[in-house]
Order: sequence, then structure tokens, then C-alpha cells
Amino acid sequence: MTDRTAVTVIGLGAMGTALADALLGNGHPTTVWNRTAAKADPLVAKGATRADTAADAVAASPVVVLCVLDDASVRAVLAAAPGALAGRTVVNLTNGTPQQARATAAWAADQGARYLDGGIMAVPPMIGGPGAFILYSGPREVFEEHQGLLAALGAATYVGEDPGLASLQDLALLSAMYGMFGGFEHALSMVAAQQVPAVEFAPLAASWLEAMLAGLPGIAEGFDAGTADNDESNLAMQAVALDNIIDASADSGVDPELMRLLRARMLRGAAR
Ligand code: FVH
Repeated sequence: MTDRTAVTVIGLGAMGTALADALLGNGHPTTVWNRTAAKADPLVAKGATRADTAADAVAASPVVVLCVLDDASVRAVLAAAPGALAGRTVVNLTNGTPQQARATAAWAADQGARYLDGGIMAVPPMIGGPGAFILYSGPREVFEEHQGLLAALGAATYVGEDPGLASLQDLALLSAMYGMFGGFEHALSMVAAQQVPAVEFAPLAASWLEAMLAGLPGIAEGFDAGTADNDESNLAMQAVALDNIIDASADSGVDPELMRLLRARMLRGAAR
């Protein structure tokens, strides 16, 4: 049976707009609210219902999806809807910490609401498409009840009852991404400083990083076993390569700050 549960989306920035769009596209009667009201106009033109206040938005649907800037914004929105939350399911897709997720889950329970926390692993154009996945944590039965609706946004991936688990793994995945992007930007600065165009270098970086991804399961196994070093590419050898990266960067006037940090981590690992 197709799920056509009515849903409210609160927060219509780049991501909230994409979420509401996907829900509308999947036939869910969708109510929208945003602090800056004009951001709702394009969705209303596509068939969404505009709520005049956050309280009206919460009251409009059994499922309320929140996607605002941060935890303080979540609290500000929910505090403006006193009494409206009882009996509803709140799905909070706002980026936050595990502690914030646990505190909001406890607060929602006090209001008589059911709560799922989520971590969106996609950028807005990916929402509703094959590459998007969203991590969820909270009561399994709540997740299973709304899995059909949540699937409209991206692959719905349940990671456990503890409401903090989705944001924990979201933040860990973002850490891996920021490390990669930071390294890539450093690499671009290095080649650009020696007149190699970034667009020429980027395909090489993509091939190299793709090949290195195959090593992630092995690194994780070593991590669990407490044996991070390996004979194929030992850490002391890699620390010397990092010395060269630092020297070459400095020679080109590129700040080697990030590489110094990585070298220090590498040396600590080798010493262990
Ligand atoms: N966009 C992305 O690539 C990432 C992908 C992964 C998930 N993140 C998280 O999604 C949350 C929202 O991100 P966003 O991209 O929609 O962000 P903005 O376009 O900057 O929109 C921010 C919305 O938050 C509203 N807002 C801010 N402060 C308050 C407040 N005190 N009370 C009520 N609403 C507030 C803001 O409203 P307005 O400025 O338009 O009035 C926007 O609707 C975020 O957690 C990402 O980490 C996105």
C-alpha cells in the first residue's frame, strides 16, 4: 500500500525545501513553515499548504519533519508550539550532537511526542534520488511505522534505539568528508602554486582517492584490533613522505598546517 501520510516540514532552507519537494512529489499532503515566510512560496505554488505559525505547522500533520540550522533553532521552533506536539511524531533532520539529540528526544517525550533523530547523508539535489541515504535513531517501531514516508527522501537507514546514534555517525561521516576535502584543497594549492591547473589535476585526485577507498575496511579492522600499522605501507615511512609534503608546500608558499597535524598523528601512531 502506498503511504500518503500527511507531513509538515519546518525549515525551508536549501535542505528543507528539497525534503518538502520530495514529499510533495511522492504524493504526501505537505504543510510547510519557515521563519522567513517567502521561502515557502515556490513549494506552495507546487501544492504545499502554508502554515502561518510554527504552532499551526506542528498541529497540521501527524508527522513533523524539522530541518533548520542547528539545535538552538529546533528548540526555538518547538518552544513556539506549546501543547501542539502531543501525539505527533517529530523527525529531526537538523545537524546536531548526540547529546543534543538525546536531550531533544527526552524533551519531546515530556510533550507526549514520539521522536526520531536523523542525519542526512546527501546534499539537497540528491534528496529523493538513488545516492541519498539518511540515518535514523530512536524507537524502532516509530521508524518502521514511517519507513515508507522516510524512503521518499533517500534510503532510510536505521542505526539503533539510542537517539544519539544517528547524529554520532552523521558527524563521524562528515569528519571523514571534511578530512578528505581539506586534503584535496591542500593538494590543489600545491599544484596551482606550480602552475598545474586544478581542473587538470582533479581527475588524478579522483582516481587516486577512489583506489584508496578500497583500503577502508582493512584500516577499520586494524583499528578494532589495535594494530594500525602494517608492513605494506608502514607509518614511519608515511611520516617521511609527510615531511616531504610539508617541505614542498612551504617551498611553494602553501601553508602546511593541515599536513603538520597529520604528520604528528602519524608519528604518534608509529610510536604506539
Ligand atoms: N545543505 C547541505 O548540503 C547539508 C546536507 C546535510 C544536512 N545539512 C543540515 O541540514 C540543516 C539545514 O541546512 P540547509 O542547507 O537547509 O541550511 P540553510 O539553507 O542555511 O537554511 C537554514 C534554515 O534554518 C532556519 N533557521 C535558522 N535559524 C532559525 C531560528 N532561530 N528559528 C527558526 N528557523 C531558523 C532558516 O530560516 P530562515 O533564515 O530562512 O528564516 C532556514 O530555513 C542543517 O542542520 C545542516 O547542517 C544540510
